[in-house]
Amino acid sequence: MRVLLVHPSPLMYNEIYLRLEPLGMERVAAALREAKNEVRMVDLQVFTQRDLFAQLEEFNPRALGFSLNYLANVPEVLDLAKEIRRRRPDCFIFAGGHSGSFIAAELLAHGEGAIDCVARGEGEAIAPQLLEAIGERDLAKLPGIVTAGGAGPAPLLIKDIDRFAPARDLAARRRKYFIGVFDPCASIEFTRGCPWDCSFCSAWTFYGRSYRQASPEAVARDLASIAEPNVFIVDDVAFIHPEHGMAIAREIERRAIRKHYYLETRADVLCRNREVFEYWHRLGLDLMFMGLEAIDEEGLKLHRKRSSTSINSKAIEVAAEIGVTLAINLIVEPDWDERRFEMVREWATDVYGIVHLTIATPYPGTETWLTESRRLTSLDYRLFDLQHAVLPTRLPLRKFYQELVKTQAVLNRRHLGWRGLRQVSSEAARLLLRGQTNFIRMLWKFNSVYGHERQYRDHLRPAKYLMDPPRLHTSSRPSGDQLYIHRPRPASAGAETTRGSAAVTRA
Ligand code: B12
Ligand code: SF4
Repeated sequence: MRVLLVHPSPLMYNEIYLRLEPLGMERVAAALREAKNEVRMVDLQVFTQRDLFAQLEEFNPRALGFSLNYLANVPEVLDLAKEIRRRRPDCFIFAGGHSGSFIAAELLAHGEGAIDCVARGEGEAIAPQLLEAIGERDLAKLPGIVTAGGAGPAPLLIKDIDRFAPARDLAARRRKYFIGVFDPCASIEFTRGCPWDCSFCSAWTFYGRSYRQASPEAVARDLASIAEPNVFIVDDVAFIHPEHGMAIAREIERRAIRKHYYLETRADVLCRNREVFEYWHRLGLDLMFMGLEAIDEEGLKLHRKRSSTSINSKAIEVAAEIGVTLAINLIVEPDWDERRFEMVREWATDVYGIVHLTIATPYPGTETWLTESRRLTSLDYRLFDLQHAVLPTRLPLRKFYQELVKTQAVLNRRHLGWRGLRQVSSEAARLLLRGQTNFIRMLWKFNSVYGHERQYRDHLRPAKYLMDPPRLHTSSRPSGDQLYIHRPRPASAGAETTRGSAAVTRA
């Protein structure tokens, strides 16, 4: 069957800092190909809607699947689905992905018949089964499938995450994927899932708190097939198990693969497994992102980060000692006033690394969605990108954005704009010589993309689609049943999980 997979456009955040290959969609594409489907992909991060409609004409797919990882992309996907339904009434249209999984029924309702079904959870197993079943009366008997007629059983985790190597060849214009000076940059997955349970995050609720590891051989094989010199490791928390990180490193060394790496991890994991990060630094680990989220104990407790300010400070020291460039995320609370923003600016001025700010946002799949959404000031999907305030702010909203943008600009001044360009001039020149212009363009974009007026005005746009707030609010901790997409399996039922799914030591 001819299948077209579509990834929506970049969000505001991506316009400035990065734009990465749609790895999840590439994995689903690989599974569909293995089941003898003819697959093409259009990534609207690097192609236009006109390109998509041209593919629709030329390829004439029997089925079209949207990858919907981000809530802010929902209106775009709904409008596209309706337009595609108008142009190709016989094409079977489905959606999957992280955010799509949490709001399946809502998507179908907004789609008004344009979306035939939503596939919740991991797509590798279900997508081929779904396509095979097109035309059958009751698709909702399949695990994870939701149609207007009802929902099937809970989705199943794939047994082995090595199984479907990403169909990278289907991602055209690969040179457009970059993150900062990692230009161009590919993505790779070493592990899937997260065993922690932070209250603001949906990474753990999606996978039912499971955690699976790819085999070092499969990772090295995948890496060896990547042409790009830079690689973004998409794991939620890299190197939780030191022996896994070491085994991959040894396999990479054995094959003499040389790349630059970017990864994301936790402060406690970095402190505990320092030797793995040191080893990886020697292999090319240059950039590391760490979600500290708060600079005080109260904030860490609020987010259930299960870390402490002393561990966070230690981790910053460790990163500096190892010599890896560090990016730190902090969550901005809506009740911050000028004094609080000033405190963060002061804290960040002396800290080792680049500080990045996201705004506390309850969204479907997180605990805060069930505990905080009563207070939402907007139900416009487009504002749920962690760069907009959707809870009441203590400062008037315009002033809040002024403070936010001022703070981010102060924190970025070492890295962006003319001053930044001088500092990175040799890197920029090297990239220009190679014809890679993503990073250079990014240096100029900060002021045009990230502005308090723009953020404020985004709230005034009429919203065509509104989110469904949860019917069940709770002031206490919600149960797993209210949150999970994939249901956790007892350890004895290991058939559906793979290596490393056993309990992971927590801080
Ligand atoms: C890597 C990553 C990124 C990369 C983007 C990679 C990309 N091009 O998609 C970067 C760093 C750019 C990024 C940025 C952001 N991210 Co992000 N990101 C992740 C992360 C850690 C892993 C995603 C991944 O690649 N996983 C590996 C692949 C294999 O899995 P997958 O993509 O989920 O795909 C599987 C399924 O979803 C499904 N599937 C996917 N597509 C399709 C399509 C069909 C048809 C089907 C059937 C199935 C299907 O099958 C796939 C295989 O099993 C997730 C957390 C997580 N664990 O999911 C957060 C996550 C998705 N990000 C999140 C957020 C908040 C952001 C930001 C908004 C943060 C910010 N403002 O600072 C930005 C904005 C991104 C944007 N689009 O502009 C949230 C989602 C929030 C939401 N509900 O909208 C997540 C869940 C993290 C969290 N802490 O809660 N992110
Ligand atoms: S450790 Fe990171 S990925 Fe895991 S639940 Fe917390 S924020 Fe989410």
